[in-house]
Amino acid sequence: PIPTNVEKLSYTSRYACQRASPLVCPNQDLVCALDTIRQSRALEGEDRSALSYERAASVIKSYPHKIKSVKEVEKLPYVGPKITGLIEQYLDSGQISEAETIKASERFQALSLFASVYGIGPTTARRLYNLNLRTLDDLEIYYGVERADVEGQAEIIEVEEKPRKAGWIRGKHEDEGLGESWVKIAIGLREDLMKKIPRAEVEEMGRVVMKELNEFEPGCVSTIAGGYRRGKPESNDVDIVFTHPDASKIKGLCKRFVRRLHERGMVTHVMHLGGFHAHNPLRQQHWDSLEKALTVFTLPASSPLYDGTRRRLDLIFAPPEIYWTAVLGWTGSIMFQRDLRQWAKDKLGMKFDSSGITRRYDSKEFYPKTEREVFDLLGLEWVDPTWRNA
Ligand code: TTP
Ligand code: MN
Ligand code: MN
Ligand code: MN
Repeated sequence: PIPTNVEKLSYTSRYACQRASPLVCPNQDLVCALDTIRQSRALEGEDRSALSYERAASVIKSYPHKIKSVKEVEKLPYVGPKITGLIEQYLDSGQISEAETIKASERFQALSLFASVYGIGPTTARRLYNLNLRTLDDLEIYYGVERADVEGQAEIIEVEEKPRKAGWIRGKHEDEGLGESWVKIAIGLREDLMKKIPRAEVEEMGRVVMKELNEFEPGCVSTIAGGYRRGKPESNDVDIVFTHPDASKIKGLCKRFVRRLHERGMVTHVMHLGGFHAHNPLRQQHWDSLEKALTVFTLPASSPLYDGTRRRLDLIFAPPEIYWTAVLGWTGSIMFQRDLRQWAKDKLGMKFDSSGITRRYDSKEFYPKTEREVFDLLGLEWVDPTWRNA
């Protein structure tokens, strides 16, 4: 379905939050080819180049017609001479030769395989490749993965909380942040964690978690955010944002509730627990200061969908006044969120992230009461979640 206000959104905008970006676009193969080049650049540590390809692909994603001639797109933002040349090649031959070469290369295949392990980023992936490792079995031997790593944590690992420092978001070793213990777990669980999660199971996980939470702390509300909310048929993880109308009930709830899920056998591993994080395993993502737990979850045997598969589950707890800001942030996509931040900064002198909206000059905070109010506040047209796949 086309959003009703689609004509007010513009595919010529430099900001992804003003464009309508469907899950699958009329030029999907071209977008995929550009994304292969982006991924290769990112794996090689060429971040600026990767971002250029990512921005170009995102603009093409929101172009609503099947491209017949480069004339149609060469004036679009982030489509420069280099990208125009690649699009021309694609229109002539049905592919981009560099993307084909990349996909066929042993190096790209190994690096992308390694980086698909949670906690392994490009720097580590390249280091492992240089050690002549090529397969996940190679990694299992190299890291010395043992049964115990896979079985689950006996205790929830407490994460020390430190004050949030400016400039930590894009630290040098962000992809190394989680350390080897998490990489071991992720390698041990790779067969489960690499399986995509169908929508029905996302919903079942949401139901089960909500039932537990409301026995634990009645009155909580939640929204399943992430790719699921953007309409993805299958997700890599489940992201749930929670709040409670009584702000005093939210403080510390994340840790207590995760401990409870752990006791009940549903949360088997916790990779991060706390209100902030100094390192970023998911490169280029923005970490907010909300209370959250990044976990491994398994449905209880009583669930009709139970089959023992371990799933990644992110639980985010927001005080009521910033709930909708948190839902908007955690719905993504990453590009959509990045440009919300950029827009707020450039046009309004405001700071936007999942943990709040603040006016820079007087530090005034804003508490929109619905997601639509967040768009209004930022002076943006409403974009339906399913059109935020920028
Ligand atoms: P992801 O779960 O990484 O990605 P996704 O749900 O879009 O896709 P999938 O899980 O299927 O691979 O991130 C969800 C959103 O959460 C993402 O747009 C960025 C946002 N986010 C924050 O706002 N703050 C944070 O600290 C983190 C880690 C993510
Ligand atoms: Mn990774
Ligand atoms: Mn997700
Ligand atoms: Mn997530």
